Amino acid sequence: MNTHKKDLPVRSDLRNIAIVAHVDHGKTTLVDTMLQQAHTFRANQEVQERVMDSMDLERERGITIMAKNAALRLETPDGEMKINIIDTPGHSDFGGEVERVLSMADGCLLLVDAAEGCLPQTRFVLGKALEAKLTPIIVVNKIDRQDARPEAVLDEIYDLFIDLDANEDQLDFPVVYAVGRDGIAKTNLADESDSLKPLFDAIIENVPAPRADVEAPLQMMISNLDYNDFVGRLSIGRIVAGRIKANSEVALARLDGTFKKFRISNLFAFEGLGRTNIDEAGAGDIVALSGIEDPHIGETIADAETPVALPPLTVDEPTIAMNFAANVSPLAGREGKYVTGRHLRDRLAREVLTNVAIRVEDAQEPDTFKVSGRGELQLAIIIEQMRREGYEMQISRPEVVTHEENGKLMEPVEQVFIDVPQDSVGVVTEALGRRKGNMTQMVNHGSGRVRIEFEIPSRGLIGFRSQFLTETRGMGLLNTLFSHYAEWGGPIPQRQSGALVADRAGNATPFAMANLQERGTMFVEPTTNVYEGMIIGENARESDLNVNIVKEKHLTNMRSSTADIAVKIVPPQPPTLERALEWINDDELVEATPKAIRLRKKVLSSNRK
Ligand SMILES: Nc1nc2c(ncn2[C@@H]2O[C@H](COP(=O)(O)OP(=O)(O)OP(=O)(O)O)[C@@H](O)[C@H]2O)c(=O)[nH]1
Ligand SMILES: [Mg+2]
Repeated sequence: MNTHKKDLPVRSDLRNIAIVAHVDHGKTTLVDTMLQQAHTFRANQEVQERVMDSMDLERERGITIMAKNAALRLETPDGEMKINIIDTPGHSDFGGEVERVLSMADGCLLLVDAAEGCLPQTRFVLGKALEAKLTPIIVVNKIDRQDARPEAVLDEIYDLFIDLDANEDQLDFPVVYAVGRDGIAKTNLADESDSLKPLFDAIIENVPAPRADVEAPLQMMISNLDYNDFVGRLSIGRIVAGRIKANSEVALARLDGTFKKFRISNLFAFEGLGRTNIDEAGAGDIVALSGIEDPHIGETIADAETPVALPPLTVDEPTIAMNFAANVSPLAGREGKYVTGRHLRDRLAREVLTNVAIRVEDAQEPDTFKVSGRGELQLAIIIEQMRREGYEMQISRPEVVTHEENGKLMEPVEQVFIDVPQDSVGVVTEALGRRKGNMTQMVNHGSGRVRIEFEIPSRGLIGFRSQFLTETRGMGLLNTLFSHYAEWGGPIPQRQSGALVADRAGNATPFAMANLQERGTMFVEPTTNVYEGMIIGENARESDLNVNIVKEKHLTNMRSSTADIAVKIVPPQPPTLERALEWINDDELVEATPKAIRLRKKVLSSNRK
């Protein structure tokens, strides 16, 4: 199809771009100011920051999780032009989101933070964009930062293009310097500017207008899904060929090769942050439509009479898996609405529809499902969403996804990029060495900070993040990128500490806690309801220890009330979901409910062995 592209008619009034970058380099903020300057918001409309990050979890965490569409209109000398924009997540766990939405675009804005420079996910997304033959525009962003070094960062970008085998054309990329947050862009660092006009101009000039055959039979790949209370499930994608009309009949090419006819009910175009009803759209347009029952990402919406499926979408394979099981702890069912294996199965089946980067299989145990994804954060976000919807579940320790090749067991290996203060180099190198990390590069900028690269089995990284933060006193930066599969690297040492385990049910008392706290770190607050086998803290020693955390003080002396014991309790440190997941061992579980994150032994009885 690409070979004939040059002869096709051009949609000169349209541009489709994706915004890609490493996490936090300013994509969503730039989309905000682009939309503002294109007058997409109504006057006086109160505008939140990062409006595109519309999910609760996105706003709370300040990161983008799902790719989303928006559109703006610009006045040009040749008339009005529409620009469809796809904002993508930068965190590597959500790389699957980026891969699949790139097919909707012809060009991309590659944002690079003017101080941080090229980071692992810059490399990943640029690689995917070049593979997808998108025309890149480089945006060196956040040039207002005190530590900005835009020229040096531009050099890094050239090196990265060369490293990724970019061709001559691709190397000839336009560069824009920006303060996305303030809505300022310029072509030369020395220019004066108070708007994003230079960026808009660069998009119009450089990103190719879609070339597509509007007269051919309809073909549209479903690249994203959404839901609307009024019209139900929405299929989102770019029309590759032909036209699509509201109320018309189409054929859906399922992934298994079968076809099924549907009638499209509503057809929408993107406009600003929302969608508007339209009657018809043609090849090159990005649209959302309702009427397809049970749509899946990667399926083709095709001509009803002569349906032809588009080549299937491929995304990188998952590298990490956890078992999700129905919660059967003694406290099960008290806090959640959905507790059974059946509930979990249905919910996970729905997740797979919108989340192409995850897989769900039945595990060997009953009511247990093996969920595989790109990283711990991706899976933790799913658990967090499910908790908020009222689900309870218990989750096993994350493990890497392995496979066999020529009779050998293969495991995923990651590249780790760290940036640490000079005095942490020793501890960090030693810690990664113990986890089978190999140093591949070390650069000392002479600034007091050192950049080091390692190759390490993904397994070795489980639980490393929090240790890293502690050992660099929060001053270290850590980034990872899936590299390749390699032969199983042998055992990697596990957690050095044991668990403090409640030996009976009851409520934690301040008196008992005051006596136990010298043994390690407490995970629960006084009065917390505990059960036998529940982990209530981390033992400073290597072995597990059964403890009585519900013991009451026999009040022999009235003056010694529980109140003055409570004062002596060190504040407990209940682990967050992510910390809990990476902390547990194979014989332990995380119990997640809408109200609580608990840790427990798999076998609850105190005389486990
Ligand atoms: N100094 C400075 N900070 C900026 C600029 N643009 C964005 N930021 C800040 O950078 C942080 C990240 O911004 P986001 O827009 O959420 O970044 P993102 O690339 O969308 O992040 P992900 O979607 O999670 O990958 C926020 O704290 C912004 O306020 C800028 O031009 N200058
Ligand atoms: Mg974002």
